[in-house]
Amino acid sequence: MNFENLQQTDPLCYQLMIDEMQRQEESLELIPSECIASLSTIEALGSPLTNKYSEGYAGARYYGGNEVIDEVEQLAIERAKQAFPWVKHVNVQAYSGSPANMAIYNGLCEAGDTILGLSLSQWGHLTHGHKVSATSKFFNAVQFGLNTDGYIDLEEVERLAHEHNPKVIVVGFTAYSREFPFEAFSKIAESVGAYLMADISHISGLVVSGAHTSPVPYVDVIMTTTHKTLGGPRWALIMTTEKWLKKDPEMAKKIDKSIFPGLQWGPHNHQTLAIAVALGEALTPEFREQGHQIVKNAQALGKYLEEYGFDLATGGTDNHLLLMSVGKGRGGFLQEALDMAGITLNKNTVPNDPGTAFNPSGVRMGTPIMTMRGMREAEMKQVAGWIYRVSEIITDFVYIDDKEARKERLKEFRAFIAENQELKDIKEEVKNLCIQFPIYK
Ligand code: DSN
Repeated sequence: MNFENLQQTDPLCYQLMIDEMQRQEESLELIPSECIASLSTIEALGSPLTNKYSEGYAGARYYGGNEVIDEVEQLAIERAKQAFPWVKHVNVQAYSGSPANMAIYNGLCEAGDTILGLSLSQWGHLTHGHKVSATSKFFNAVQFGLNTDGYIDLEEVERLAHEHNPKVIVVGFTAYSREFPFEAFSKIAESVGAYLMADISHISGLVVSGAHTSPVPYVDVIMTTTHKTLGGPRWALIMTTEKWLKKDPEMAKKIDKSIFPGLQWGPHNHQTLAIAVALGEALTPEFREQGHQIVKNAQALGKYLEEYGFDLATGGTDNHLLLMSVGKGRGGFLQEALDMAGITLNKNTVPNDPGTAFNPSGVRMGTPIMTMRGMREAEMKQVAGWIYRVSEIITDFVYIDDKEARKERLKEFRAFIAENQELKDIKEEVKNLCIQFPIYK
């Protein structure tokens, strides 16, 4: 990649960018919501299309000079329809996943209407109605959870739907390692006359690949970010299905109006171009193969972790991610120790978590980036081995209930992992593997 202008005009920003690129190249990224955008996508993102204002939609813009931008937007829409067959209408202007979810509620609901979604602590998303999110300030948010086995509690969903009569039910998760139960949600939504919205941000690349059931036949509206398993730029798509249009032919227009002029003005045209590029890539046989491999790698990683005695939520995975219990309140310890060894994942609550939201008892990890780098089942065995070794190094550090004592212990822990030689050795081993699988060849 050539960044010679930036290097000359702003060496400080250039160096920060190089440092981050080096960090990405030399470490293992296991955060399941991240991906590698292709060089072509990055070139589109860095294009002068960022210079143009284009409020409105193709053929109906407020400013002139948008004839090329109209073509770009139409191309992104057409490619989205090819990637998600039978979707009837696509909006490619939402600034990312959170604004897109807000736009859907804003388009479908009046202020104060009820939305029903999975609670954040049980692997939902802030924008599915969490109490600190604007989605619960403007709408009456009701939250469901998981059953004791870590699966979606469909009986609770049904009970809450009948009790609260929601306008929108959200089927979407950020840490659920099993198939999203679209059909079961569809039956519940129909029984109470609610709109069913699928937030498939985590799994959309798997859906396009055929490695996960498509929500299209079951739901009314689909939101996906484009920067997770879909492998594109940071952005979002809102897609409406035939089912929805049968209910209300005006609904697609309501979503468009909710985005513009309801919540946003100018679309970011360089992002729209980058989405078109990424969706073009998603239509290739290689992308399809990659989606299936992401799942195979996650299942292999799960199997090797279980062989080391780790406890996986629901006992495994159907998709790209794994959730693993590591002892009361110890998720953060493992996250930080792995960071020292060049392996990045995130602490996460687990089913029936004995810890707290800030000190959860598990970690979440996934295989999209490792797979996009070309790693396969053999490398998953190595990764499981490193996770095991790191967890063994920190066995003396456990959660302490007393807040002050906990703070002191955390300081000791951080000093310990900063100096530990075995973590440094593992970091070197991780780096040696990573450089065999460069992100940008
Ligand atoms: N931050 C995303 C995730 O990690 O799942 C959700 O927006």
